[in-house]
Amino acid sequence: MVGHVSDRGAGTLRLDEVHRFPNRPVRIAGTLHWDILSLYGGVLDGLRAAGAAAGRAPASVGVDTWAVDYGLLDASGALLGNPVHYRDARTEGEGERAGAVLGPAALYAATGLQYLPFNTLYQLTAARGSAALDAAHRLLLIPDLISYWLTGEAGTELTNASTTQLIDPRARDWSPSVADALGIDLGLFAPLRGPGDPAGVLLPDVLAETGLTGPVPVTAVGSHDTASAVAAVPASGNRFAYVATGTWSLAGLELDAPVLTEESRRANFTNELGVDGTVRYLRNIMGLWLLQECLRTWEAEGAPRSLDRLLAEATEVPGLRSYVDADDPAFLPPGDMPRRIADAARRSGGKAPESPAEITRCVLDSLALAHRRAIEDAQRLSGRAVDTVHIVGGGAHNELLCQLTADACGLPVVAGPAEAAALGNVLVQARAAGAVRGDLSDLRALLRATTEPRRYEPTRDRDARRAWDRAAAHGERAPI
Ligand code: LRH
Repeated sequence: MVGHVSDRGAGTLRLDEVHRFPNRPVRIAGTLHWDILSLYGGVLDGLRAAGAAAGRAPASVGVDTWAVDYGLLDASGALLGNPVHYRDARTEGEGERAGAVLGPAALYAATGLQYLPFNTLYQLTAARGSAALDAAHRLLLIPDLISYWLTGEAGTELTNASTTQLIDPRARDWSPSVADALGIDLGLFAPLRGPGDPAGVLLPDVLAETGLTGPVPVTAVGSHDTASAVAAVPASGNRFAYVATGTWSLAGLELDAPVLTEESRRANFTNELGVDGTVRYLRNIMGLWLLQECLRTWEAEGAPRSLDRLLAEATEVPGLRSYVDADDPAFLPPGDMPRRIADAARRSGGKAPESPAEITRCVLDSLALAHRRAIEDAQRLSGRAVDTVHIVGGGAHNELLCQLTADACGLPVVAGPAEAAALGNVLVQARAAGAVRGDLSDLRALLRATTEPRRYEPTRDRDARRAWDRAAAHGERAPI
């Protein structure tokens, strides 16, 4: 994405997509990996396309990706194997083992992180004793690894570091007590840096590969995609909730300080660190992954479906006939999602969805319900009330999901921008480069002036509202 950003005059904020490449995980000998060299090749192709489109090198480059995963480097800086995918099963049982050492309550009080089986902490305890970890001199989270290859400089960006479960969210620094208790060497991590900090310049071989003319600075951004996406929520004031939708739905509130209560832990809320000293208080919901995996299964079965057609058909399916718990970690691994959804719907007492349109409707109803539950819980646990729900990310294009979320929550939904992560990324770079000034609320004002979100009003139909209330009460999850 090439961003054009300025706060002069009426303000400019534009993204041009110059290159897109697939991200296809690969299973080797039973372990699911990221194809990191192919992804890095895509980054180089993108930089080349960016230079060609703009006719000059960009003023700055910033990298954000998904959270928690990492690559290991040896003493010479060489990569020790392909990074393992967080959806791999290697962390099974690690949460319980860590909990037995430290106690789940102490772990939460120290790190504020929700239990997700794939937190970096559990990946590291699972990898203990492996040849790669034994040989490792450095651990770089995925965006930091890409930045390292681009610049030769190693750092650990704070927003993404906060998803490792090794950061104290009050101090916004490492938690040596957690690392020591679980035998994790914090010396593996490069020094912390924050969004807006300089992260080096493109190396001569990168310039040669991409045809760019240096120097081209690289700037640390909210390198966790969700940190960048939430920075680009076009809200004014603080009475808003957000749902960052894509493969995941990340639903919650932006706060000034973490909530570390035992009640919050039992509701499985996380305190991830955001841009400009903020805290993302949210819950991970399986998100559109549920539908993406269904589409993959139908295609593999030789009956591919068009998403647009499915969504149109799902709009005609009666709502809330069946739903599943869209927070359930059982949906985490890939594979045969239509059957798993139908089984889960049957188990929760509903009519099992059968046709692809019914399954699609079941997924979207279930996501809307999970969005409502997360937003209600976040308000209760933090004491902050909201009057609007912002949906950003790819799901902002999904009209049915946006309307169902408004109906489920009984609140207006403001949908867009879909490319929030890229916008948050370029805004932080632009501010570091002096092209825009101000705090997060100024960046959001520029977003409001330059993007056109779509508004969805909640249904006024009493029966429909009651149906959502009943479904929300029925689907209540036991605390963890
Ligand atoms: C979304 C995301 C999310 C994490 C998950 C691993 O892309 O970064 O915030 O929990 O991926």
